[in-house]
Amino acid sequence: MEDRLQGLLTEARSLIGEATSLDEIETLRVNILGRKGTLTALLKGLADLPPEQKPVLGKLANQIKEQILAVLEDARRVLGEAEQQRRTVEGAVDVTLPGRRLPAGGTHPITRVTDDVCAIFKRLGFSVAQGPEIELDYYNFEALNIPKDHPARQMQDTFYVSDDVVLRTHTSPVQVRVMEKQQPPVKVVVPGRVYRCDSDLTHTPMFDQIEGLLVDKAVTFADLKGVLVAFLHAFFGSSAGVRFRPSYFPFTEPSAEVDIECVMCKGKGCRVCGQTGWLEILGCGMVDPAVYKFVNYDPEEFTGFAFGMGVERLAMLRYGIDDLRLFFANDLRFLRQF
Ligand code: 2NM
Repeated sequence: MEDRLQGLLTEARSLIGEATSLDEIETLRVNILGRKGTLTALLKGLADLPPEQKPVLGKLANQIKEQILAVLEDARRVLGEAEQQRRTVEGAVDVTLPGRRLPAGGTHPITRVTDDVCAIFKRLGFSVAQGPEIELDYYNFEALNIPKDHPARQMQDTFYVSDDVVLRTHTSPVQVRVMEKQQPPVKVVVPGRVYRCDSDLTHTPMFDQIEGLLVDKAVTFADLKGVLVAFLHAFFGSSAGVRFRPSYFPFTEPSAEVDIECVMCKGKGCRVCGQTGWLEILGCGMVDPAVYKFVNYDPEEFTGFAFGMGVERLAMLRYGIDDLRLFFANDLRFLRQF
């Protein structure tokens, strides 16, 4: 019995010494010390021994069990550390590798043109103002001298939110708000989104506008022409021809529309300019004294001019884009070109 116990210890030591994983250690523990294990079987045999041998061999069996447990524990610790080490190495992050590059965004062509136009007017001494896209009827129409029966008021042009609230149809209401807050001199440009109930190949229900306003003492139509020609030459190049045609707006008198020589054909006549050689690019005029009454400006003391233009049209001419819908499709093949 003693030899068998010693033999078991020797065998256990060698088996545990050869184990290469925690799983194998556990299997060995079960095979030796488990309910059907080799040592457990020997311990059961103690019951059949003569009584005088039982205490000696029982003690020895317990010592051997303790020794096997200690060897198992040692092996478990050593293999555990090794496995931990292996996992650390396998899962290690190489902090010297280059990072993953995020896809770079870009500036939408409409935003670029808006920024460029504002930058030109800033150089001319204008500041930039913004205002709400959901606007009171009062600021969008009433204070701009657009009477209740004016065609621009009709439901087909204006998105009504309620009886007296609209989606602004131009950025002029912002100019009214600026004048309401501050006496002249005023020199602002106002970029922003505007809304008209209109949708076909050349019109979208939302588009982008830039308007401007300059009010001071002794401002004349010559000032208007000087500023707008300077702007158009800065934007389209100083060789572009510019012409003023008389026009009508309820909020300016006199009013004009401004054309530039066609950028596609240089004035010779083509499909883009409808064979005229000219492109309509903005509307403008001297602010009507009726508007000054609404904002408490003295029309005897101050005069001024205002203008407005569509950003999509500017962008189409600058980049040679022939389809307005490209600006709103968010097609990366289009947008990545800017
Ligand atoms: C245009 C054309 C002409 C304009 C007028 C005003 C204001 F507020 F001063 F009365 N703001 N914008 C104006 C004048 C806008 O856009 C084609």
